[in-house]
Amino acid sequence: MKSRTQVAIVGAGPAGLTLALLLHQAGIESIVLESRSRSYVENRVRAGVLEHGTVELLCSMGAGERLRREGLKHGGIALRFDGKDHRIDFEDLTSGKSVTVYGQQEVVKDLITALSSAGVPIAFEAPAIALGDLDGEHVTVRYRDAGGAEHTIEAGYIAGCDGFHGICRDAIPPGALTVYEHGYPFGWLGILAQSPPVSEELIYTNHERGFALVSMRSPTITRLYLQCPAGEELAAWPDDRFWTELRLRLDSDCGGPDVVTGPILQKGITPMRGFVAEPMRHGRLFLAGDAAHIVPPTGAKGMNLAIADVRVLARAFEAHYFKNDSSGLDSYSDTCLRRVWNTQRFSSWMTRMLHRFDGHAPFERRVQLAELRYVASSRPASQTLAENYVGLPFA
Ligand code: RFL
Ligand code: PHB
Repeated sequence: MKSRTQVAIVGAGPAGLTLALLLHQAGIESIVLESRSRSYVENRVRAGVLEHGTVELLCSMGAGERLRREGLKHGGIALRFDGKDHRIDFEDLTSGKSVTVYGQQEVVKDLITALSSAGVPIAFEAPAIALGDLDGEHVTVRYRDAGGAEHTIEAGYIAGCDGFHGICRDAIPPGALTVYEHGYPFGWLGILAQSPPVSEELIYTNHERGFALVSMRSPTITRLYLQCPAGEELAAWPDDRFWTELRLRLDSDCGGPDVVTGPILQKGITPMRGFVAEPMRHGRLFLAGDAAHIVPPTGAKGMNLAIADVRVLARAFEAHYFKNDSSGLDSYSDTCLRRVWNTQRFSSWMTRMLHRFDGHAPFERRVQLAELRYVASSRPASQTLAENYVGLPFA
């Protein structure tokens, strides 16, 4: 069966869903294809920190009611090193801005609810399997439905929002894409546990034994991460080992409450990498979010960057369809890449400042500690961290 739409969106993550809602509100029709089931995408535990501008955007789209009610507003974070906490006060350093801790899967649920009540079609368990005629007038997306039947959508444009492992980026001829990549010799072991958060604010810890991050999802659910070697197996981390190592790295002598253990609800390992594919457009295909770039999670930026891309893309489609002005589509890649590279810079800086590098000579370790002390004690340096963390203004 063949159907037609203005924009075919591949992927129902934060990028694809936000784009679908922005397009709907602008009066542009779209269809979203998602390879996984609704309950899978609504329960996938991932990011948790929303930039100031991301919160404003979701609220302005009418998808922020629960976020305003249940999201935890954070006016700062702590950097823990030298045996104590050093607070970075965002509100003071950025004229009142903050971030909001709210699970990515909650954002996804809110967007799906908003799209469903607006009648925007989302096909779950419907993987896109091939893209066609990217340089032609009407591009096509072939997909398989939950029953195994194949269908083709003819579209004015395709938005490739299908994440790092999707098919859209690979549909671009290799010679047309340049990939920039940086791997780190470690990953993050993350858990979600039913226990009260260790602290009211996030703590980013640089410890001799490795990085640790204390975050949360609610007053009764904590989200915790430990740096682990690249390629580590989950089996190497039984629950007891996780809690013991966390306590050692948090160095409870620093003061503040001790870690309260509880049932671990989810455990996973995330590799750390920086990745950018340029340009983010090929013909009538536009890549957005993780399909085009990955940042290491230390700056809490991946989801925010995905949403920033589609904000630019939605405006460009609106100008194209209603003002016959395609300049936004033509400059989409350049506009997004400026933010992408700044975010790579910030995420890589945070990663280098906070992790243990096995190859570090004592000299480099001392420079790392000097950097942390400088960031914590100099107002301009803390301000640099704060303004990037809460998110720079949109393009
Ligand atoms: P997603 O969320 O990966 O969504 C892509 C969707 O596409 C679907 N898909 C397909 N659908 C149809 N046909 C196909 N052929 C398809 N192939 C794939 C997938 O099933 C999926 O539903 O990409 P998107 O929308 O670009 O969003 C990006 C974010 O998910 C990602 O950047 C963040 O999760 C990164 N991240 C963080 N970002 C933040 O902003 N703040 C954070 O605090 C933060 N912490 C994190 C993170 C990511 C983590 N992990 C697990 C990678 C912490 C962790 C541990
Ligand atoms: C999270 O709460 O999942 C989280 C917080 C901060 C980060 C990354 C992830 O930098």
